[in-house]
Amino acid sequence: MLTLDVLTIPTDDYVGFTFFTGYMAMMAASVFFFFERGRVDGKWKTSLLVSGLITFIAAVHYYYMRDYYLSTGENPTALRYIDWTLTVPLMCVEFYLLTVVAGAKRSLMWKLIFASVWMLVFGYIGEAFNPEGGSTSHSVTYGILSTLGYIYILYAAWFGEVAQLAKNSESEVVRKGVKTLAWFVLVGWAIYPIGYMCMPGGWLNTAFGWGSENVDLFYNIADAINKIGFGLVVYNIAITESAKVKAPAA
Ligand SMILES: *C/C=C(C)/C=C/C=C(C)/C=C/C1=C(C)CCCC1(C)C
Repeated sequence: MLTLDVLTIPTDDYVGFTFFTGYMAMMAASVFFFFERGRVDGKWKTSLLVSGLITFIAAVHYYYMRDYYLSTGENPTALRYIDWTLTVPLMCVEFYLLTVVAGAKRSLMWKLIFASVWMLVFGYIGEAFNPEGGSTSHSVTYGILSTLGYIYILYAAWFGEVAQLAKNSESEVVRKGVKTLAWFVLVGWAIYPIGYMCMPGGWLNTAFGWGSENVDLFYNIADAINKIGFGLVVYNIAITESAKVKAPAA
């Protein structure tokens, strides 16, 4: 007899829903960025390529995370962090590419990448090595260590090198765009620690009983906002600046 293994999403599985919509949204965004790349001026093509790579890498991971979640009911922690280890440093590259015209040095890119990897390594230890049943001290210790990396990027985007370089940029579009990306880092990225605190032993888990399935709910929502939103901001800068090249102001 032929048996078919079909993964079904229970109608009340809202986390499963976000895995599916997340997957499709990342895929659609990738197609969009790759196609639009052809419409922007040469110096913006790398930025759009990177935007598309970020959502494409995420789409592939969502494809696997979705199935992992549906068949085990558990958080796909390893896949999640593999995805982030590739995509978050690429977002740091985006910051660099936007400020390079204003004189950014290669070392700025490496500092941001180092901070992001720091943030993710400690976040991974916090989640993957959380003792059975959950430990508050474990989750808090690694949560704080991870947050140091986050604060470094936040500082760079708002007051540090990235902010200074953007301020010196001749282009109003670049100045505003970098400011918008800084808002993404402040508000959009802050959703991740909320998800982290839902794991067993995490503050929101112990204080409000928010179950560990909510880890993925927050991560999926945050990923859609940050990866696609971030890419769209870069796209907007690229397309606006390209129009200026085509039609130089009289
Ligand atoms: C596309 C994926 C992105 C932008 C992921 C960003 C992830 C973070 C900003 C994670 C931050 C964390 C903390 C600040 C503390 C707790 C552990 C983390 C890793 C969830």
